[in-house]
Amino acid sequence: MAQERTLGLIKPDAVANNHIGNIVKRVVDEGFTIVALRMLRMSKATAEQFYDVHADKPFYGELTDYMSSGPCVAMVLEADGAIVKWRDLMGATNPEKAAEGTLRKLYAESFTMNATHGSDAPETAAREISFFFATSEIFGR
Ligand code: 3AN
Repeated sequence: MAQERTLGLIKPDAVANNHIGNIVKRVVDEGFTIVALRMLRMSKATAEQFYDVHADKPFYGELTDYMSSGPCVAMVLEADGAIVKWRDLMGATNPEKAAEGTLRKLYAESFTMNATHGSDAPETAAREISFFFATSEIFGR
């Protein structure tokens, strides 16, 4: 499989619950290379822009309120097949359905406050990485 990059977020609930270290350790243990990392807080408008594909969903208001409620950690993760690998590590969107040992099973609070985010396709990864990071802030080999 080819080397790939994906955008990972540690969401406000996981930051507030002090899980940054646990999640970053897991990222490294699972064989990802972290090529960019920053803590940031999205405004409501930035969260709306980030999640614009969900603008017509009933949970859009709740989701963007929550994502702008506190700081996140944004990371660019590199690995063979990074997009699927990170989504597998996160587990199902609904933490009640997430497999044992996945980040959402371990750390999520609810469907909306579900600890982590990951890009779902190569085009999404490219958009989401450039949403948070300039090329000069990504330190690949
Ligand atoms: P994922 O993050 O697993 O790719 P998406 O892109 O379908 O999931 O949804 C984006 C975010 O919206 C989820 N991470 C979750 O926080 C929230 N979300 C998705 N579906 C629901 C839902 N039915 N009820 C509440 N929140 C939801």
